[in-house]
Amino acid sequence: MSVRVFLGLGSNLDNPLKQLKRAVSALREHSQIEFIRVSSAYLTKPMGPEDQADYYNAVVELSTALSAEALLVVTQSIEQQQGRKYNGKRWHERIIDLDILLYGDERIDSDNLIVPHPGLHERGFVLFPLYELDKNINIPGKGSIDQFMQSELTGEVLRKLDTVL
Ligand code: A4P
Ligand code: MG
Repeated sequence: MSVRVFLGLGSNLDNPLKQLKRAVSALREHSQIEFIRVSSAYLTKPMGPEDQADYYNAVVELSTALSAEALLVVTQSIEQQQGRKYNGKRWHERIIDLDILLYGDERIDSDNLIVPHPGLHERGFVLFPLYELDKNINIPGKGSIDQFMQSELTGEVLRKLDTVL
């Protein structure tokens, strides 16, 4: 049985738009993923340390029969292929980040996976592209996306871009 999934993509290093495009291509080409669509790219202010470049963010909608755990293996291997490195700092700059935002209407809380992604309902750089794709999204355990669009958000959206990902 296939599940509808939303992934959050973010980058603020090494030509971020190119990094977002590479990740989108890898998802489009994956044999166990049915790619549905991608939002616009958004230029956003960093949430967390301010001594890092602005981010480019987007959200991808897909359908897959992969379990959430198996999908995490796929998204992490895409991060690795694009050369993601860790410097041990929280919310540090990154070449590419793929987060599982929503996995159907499931709530998951295991050692390596929390879904819905924590904080998604407080982050402009996630909510704006998600809302662009579907205005009727329900965030399991939180409620409809509408109510969060109006609240005070971190990772302020500076601009919605014309670039097609
Ligand atoms: N993990 C748990 N749940 C999930 C999930 N739903 N999706 C675990 C993906 N991974 C999940 O992730 C660390 C661990 O989280 C993984 O091993 C996985 O098992 P990571 O990608 O290695 O680390 P991270 O992304 O640095 O961690 P963190 O704290 O989740 O950071 P965020 O929340 O992703 O925030 N500002 C703007 N404007 N735009 C951004 O995209 N991103 C961040 C990072 C900071 N500021 C930003 C942005
Ligand atoms: Mg991440």
